[in-house]
Amino acid sequence: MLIRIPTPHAPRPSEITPRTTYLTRRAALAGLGLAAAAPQVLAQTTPGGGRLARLPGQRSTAAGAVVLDKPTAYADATSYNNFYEFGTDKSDPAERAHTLKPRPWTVAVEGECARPGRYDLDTLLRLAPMEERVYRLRCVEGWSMVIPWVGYPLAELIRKAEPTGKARFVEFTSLADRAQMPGLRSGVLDWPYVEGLRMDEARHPLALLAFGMYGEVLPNQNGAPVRIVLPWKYGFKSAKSLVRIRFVEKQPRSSWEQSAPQEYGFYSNVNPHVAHPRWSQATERRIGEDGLFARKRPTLMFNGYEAQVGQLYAGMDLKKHF
Ligand SMILES: Nc1nc2c(c(=O)[nH]1)N[C@H]1C(S)=C(S)[C@@H](COP(=O)(O)O)O[C@H]1N2
Ligand SMILES: [Mo]
Repeated sequence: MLIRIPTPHAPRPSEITPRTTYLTRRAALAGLGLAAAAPQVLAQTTPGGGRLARLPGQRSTAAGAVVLDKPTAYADATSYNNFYEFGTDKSDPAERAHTLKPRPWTVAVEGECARPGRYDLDTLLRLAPMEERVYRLRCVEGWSMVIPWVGYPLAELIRKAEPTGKARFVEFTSLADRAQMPGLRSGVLDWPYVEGLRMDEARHPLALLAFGMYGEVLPNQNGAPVRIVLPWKYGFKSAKSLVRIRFVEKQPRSSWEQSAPQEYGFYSNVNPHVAHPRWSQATERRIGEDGLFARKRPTLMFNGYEAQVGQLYAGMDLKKHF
């Protein structure tokens, strides 16, 4: 089943304009003395690369949705990546992800829900208003970035799917296509890449379904055309290039848990008090600040989102549920 839900507020595919069109239009507006009429979101957005289609979003007003840290340069956020489907070196995704075809694209929504279906990308783009959210993202390896994402809460899609009372977890699956992803030939992980969340985590207002960053659609290496972003968890929980979202009764087994259960737990909340078995998690290196004299930053509980998400884990032993 192909679901089409037109809504008036979200961008039509035709509104996701190529950069050149947008620049020309802007110049035309300026020439008419109408520059002030250009949407405010454009002025707020940190510059992107200028080569991909525009995808603007209204600055989010949700609690914790916009951190004040300086956003990472677009060039850094798009050249230092983890996307093992394209190789394990940080530079592999930027060099090799051009073979990924982000259109046409569909995401299967299935499992314990009243309205399962296959959502095509254009339907997903129109499902809810696009917001811009500036999140810290911290990798379990000890580096972090600050990225202005464009998307809407995952809760919006969950609401449309109408999960049943049996749905206790959500499982996310990334694309696994050897023709598009050269890294699948290696056995570093069991493909496809799978991640999961408890239902209340998935419904948390900060859990984002992202389609863009820096006011443009996602570059392939950052998980085009649609990914999850969970700012309070280690980066690997934020699965890229999603093809399936499944509501399940039992806790999903993530690819990282599968590969090294003693190192990567299901929760994977950013926690400076729980060291990785092979290194401390107390500090982090902010990409772009890594000169010879750059100071390390202290890692914050729940990556600095404790006020917003701490309640989800009240009463849990976070050393056991790491
Ligand atoms: N499908 C898939 N999703 C993935 C990964 C991956 O290898 N494959 N790497 C994860 C890790 S380890 C991190 S730190 C983030 C990095 O996201 P970014 O490259 O957009 O900064 O993506 C996560 N999502
Ligand atoms: Mo990571």
